[in-house]
Amino acid sequence: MLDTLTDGFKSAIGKIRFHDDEKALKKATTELKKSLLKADVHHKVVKDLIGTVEIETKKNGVGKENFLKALQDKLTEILTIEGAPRGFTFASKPPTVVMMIGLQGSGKTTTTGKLAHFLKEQKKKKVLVIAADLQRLAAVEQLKQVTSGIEVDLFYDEDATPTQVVEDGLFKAEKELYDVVLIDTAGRLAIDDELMEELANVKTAAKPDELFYVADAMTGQDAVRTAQTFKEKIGITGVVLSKFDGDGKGGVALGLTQQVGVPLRFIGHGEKMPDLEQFISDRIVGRLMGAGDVEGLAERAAATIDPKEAKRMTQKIKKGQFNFNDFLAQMEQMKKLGSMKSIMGMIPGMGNMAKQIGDMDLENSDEIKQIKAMVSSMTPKERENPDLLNNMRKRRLATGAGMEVMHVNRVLKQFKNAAKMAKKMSGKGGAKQMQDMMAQMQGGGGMANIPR
Ligand SMILES: Nc1nc2c(ncn2[C@@H]2O[C@H](COP(=O)(O)OP(=O)(O)O)[C@@H](O)[C@H]2O)c(=O)[nH]1
Ligand SMILES: [Mg+2]
Repeated sequence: MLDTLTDGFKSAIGKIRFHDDEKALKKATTELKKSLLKADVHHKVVKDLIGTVEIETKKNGVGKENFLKALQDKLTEILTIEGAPRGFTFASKPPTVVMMIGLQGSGKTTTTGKLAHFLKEQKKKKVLVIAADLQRLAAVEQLKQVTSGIEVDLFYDEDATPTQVVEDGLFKAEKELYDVVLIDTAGRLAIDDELMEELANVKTAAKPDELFYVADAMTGQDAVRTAQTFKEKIGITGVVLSKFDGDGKGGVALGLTQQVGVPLRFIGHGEKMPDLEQFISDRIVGRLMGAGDVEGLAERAAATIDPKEAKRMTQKIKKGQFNFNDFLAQMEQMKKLGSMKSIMGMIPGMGNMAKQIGDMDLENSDEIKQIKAMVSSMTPKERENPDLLNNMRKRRLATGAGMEVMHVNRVLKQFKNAAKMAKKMSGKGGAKQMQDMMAQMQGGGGMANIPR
């Protein structure tokens, strides 16, 4: 994901010393160059980035502040297309029509579902998906499954041509006042004229506001090249990089916007419906510079966490009733949010910690495993009310979980303290305390302060 890139930036930033000279700058840019190339960023993009950062830093005086400023400006420039929309934008007159195109297997159908889910859940829009991939027999069936799982309407007609389906679907969308229409189209294994013609016809029928090219991130620079071809032949307004979870390096995301001349709009990072993130340049720059991305984290949380459940939890915490059942439920929610490292990287000032945490698997850490083993040896009543646990019951738990009684006591005490702390934090002034703590961490971390 973006972690490899973020790490590279962090270590380069760390190489600029406070007593600055050109040697320190050279060291930092060499470091940055190495890690960008290692992350598979295209060499031309790397050359341009390093060149500009060097020139700008020297022009304003070699030093950490000027280096960071130059780096931030250049990153913003290469991730932004002048006049292009920030995030998903809606047509002035609904429905907003989006056509999804790309090679076979690139992730069009999955991404169509993810986008529908995003628009429905986060933007509260009424979404209609049109199945215009009538090439593959199972295509409509796949789309039926995807859309029914997220409770989004699907329009299909297996006996019609792709253009007919689109025309009929759009008619329905206008009549029934849908906000957004997503059109899933057919792909081929390679670019061929027949497909291009079909897509051009569908485009004429759909008059889309947006044409998203879905590219498989795991194909590296090929993703960029095919996007260029689709841009020339059909015209595209944005790129979605799918399977970013499988691309350990992630450098393609950095160069793509400039290389294709069209902004990267979304990143898909998993097979499930919530696994889609908006690619918004200033947020990404913030994350790369170690300043976090609170907005993005909130969005990710909103996409995965059930608001009713979250409210119930908050109430329990406030009343000091947080018990072991709640703990297990919270662990499940956390798991959905993504790896601890990626979460930490999005919290301001926590960037450094993300590195220390590394790939720690919260779910499978020894502590969590032990707590889970312990909880599974508890009766339902004990889970609800840990105060019931007297010495005899503790001995039973210890045997059940294969632990010493001493250890059971320690875990129980830790759990009690954590619940107490959470209660305090959730009370009056709690938010303020949290902010102060964050501010201290940020100040201590010596991170770049990026204005929004
Ligand atoms: N890991 C992962 N798999 C994905 C992602 N997007 C799509 N896939 C998988 O890629 C395969 C092809 O996706 P599909 O949407 O059918 O591609 P299409 O032929 O372009 O419509 C499916 O097995 C998907 O589950 C992603 O972001 N991450
Ligand atoms: Mg498909």
